[in-house]
Amino acid sequence: MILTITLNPSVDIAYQLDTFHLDTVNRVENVQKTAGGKGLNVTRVLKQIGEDVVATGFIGGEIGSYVKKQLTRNDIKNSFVEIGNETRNCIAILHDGQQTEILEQGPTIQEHEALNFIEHLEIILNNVDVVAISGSLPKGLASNYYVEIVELCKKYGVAVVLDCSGEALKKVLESQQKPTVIKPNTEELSQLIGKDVTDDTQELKAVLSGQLFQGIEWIVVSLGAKGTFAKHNDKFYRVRIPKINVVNPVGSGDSTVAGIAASLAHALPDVELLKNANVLGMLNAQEEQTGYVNLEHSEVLYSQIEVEEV
Ligand code: TA6
Repeated sequence: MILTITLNPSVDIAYQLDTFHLDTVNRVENVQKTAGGKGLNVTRVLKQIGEDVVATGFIGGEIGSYVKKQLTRNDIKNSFVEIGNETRNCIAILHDGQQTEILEQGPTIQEHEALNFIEHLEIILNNVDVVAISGSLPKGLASNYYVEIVELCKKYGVAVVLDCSGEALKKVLESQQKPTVIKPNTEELSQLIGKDVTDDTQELKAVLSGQLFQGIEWIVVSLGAKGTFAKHNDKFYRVRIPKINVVNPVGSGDSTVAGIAASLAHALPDVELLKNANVLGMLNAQEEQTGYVNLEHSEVLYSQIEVEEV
């Protein structure tokens, strides 16, 4: 069973606009409202590919109730910790093939709510094979809160896929207990090591072999349309993907996390893990809804993905 953790969920509102003009009225017809936040996008895709998945995290207020209602409507098992403040909205304005995201910071978590979640997690971690932790930490949580969660998962022998950025990721990388997988993009890698990182193979091999990443089994670096670069223990891979028509890229990183988590849960070989991760990211980008894949096209795309050990 796979458990997804979304500490800062949201109702994601996507506006598809032919044109977008500042400082004036933009009326929109094509609106998508989805129970979002990275971890819930991961959850929805895992459910779509037939995985046994449960969603947890913090939820509060009317917006939180909408999130739970939408998950239940999609037959997605969830077990959140209720908080006093309101869950957030995140806006994606999609226009001219571009995506402008406006992400609210989200609710402030009270100290007792933070403690409640750790106790809740200790209970629900039984018979979990893989935990996928995604997204930003809400206000009120210490920047090492993910360290606590990773330590708890490792205590139960659970594999951890961690998709976050900034200080929260840095604290985990500097801690004793390492996640099984991290999925930074080149921008997040650059932020971590304090210098620009390109998609050059030799440069990426050197960066991912650095001290900061020691002890992490998988590092999957998103290269956007250029595919993925990955390190699995002492092996390196470059994954090339076919060109696709991108409708809404929001949630593609989360769909990639779903592919990784599902492949880990089934102990699939490296090449299959990397192909599953990339095909789900591409399928999501071809759909208007965030965190949604149409599996009808998966076999064709899967066959066009090239994985090369470098
Ligand atoms: O990855 C896309 C997305 O899930 C958006 O739908 C929006 O919810 C955003 O990420 C939230 O990101 P954050 O890092 O604040 O958790």
